[in-house]
Amino acid sequence: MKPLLEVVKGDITKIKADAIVNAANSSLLGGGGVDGAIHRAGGPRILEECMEIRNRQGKCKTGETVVTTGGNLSAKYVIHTVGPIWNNDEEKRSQLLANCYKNSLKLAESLHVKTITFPNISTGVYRFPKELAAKIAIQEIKNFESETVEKIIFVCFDDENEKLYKQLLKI
Ligand code: AR6
Repeated sequence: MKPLLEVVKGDITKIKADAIVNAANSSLLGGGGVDGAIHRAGGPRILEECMEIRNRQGKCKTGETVVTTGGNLSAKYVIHTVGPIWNNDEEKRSQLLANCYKNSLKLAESLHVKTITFPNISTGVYRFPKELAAKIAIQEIKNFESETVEKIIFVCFDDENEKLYKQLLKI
């Protein structure tokens, strides 16, 4: 089936879903932005699990994913993915951002997730151009066929991203 798509403006930690995607960094040890918000709201358990993963398999590469529980969040899982830091190699950066969405969805599917929320990965500190990032995110999600995922929510924190997603999705 093709999952339902929604665009919501707000704080991703406040929106109910089975899995929340986190825009992490390769250290997996937390940071600012949405990563900071998820660790703050989810409590120390998430960081402990990230550290266990680090000890087991090392850093997380750009475009790849790891999963922890949601700690104190209502979500069962946090899927941590590492977005690319923007530079002039548009083709390579775009491919890496597409991998974030693709790999997060694949992992969600394997966890039998029904609803999943995505932040606008890489469009904060990592400075990926917002319109290009939105086009890539939407493209990957439209390519995705699922047995378990029923709903995908793009959670936009700023007006510009909300407007872009609504325009591109015509909703
Ligand atoms: N809910 C939803 N979206 C949010 C929230 C929130 N609570 N807070 C920020 N955003 P960023 P990146 C939006 O910088 O660019 C971290 O330090 C924000 O407006 O969080 O992928 C990591 O540890 C923007 O649109 O992530 C990494 O070091 C989007 O989330 C680095 O930042 C992503 O912004 C990753 O950079």
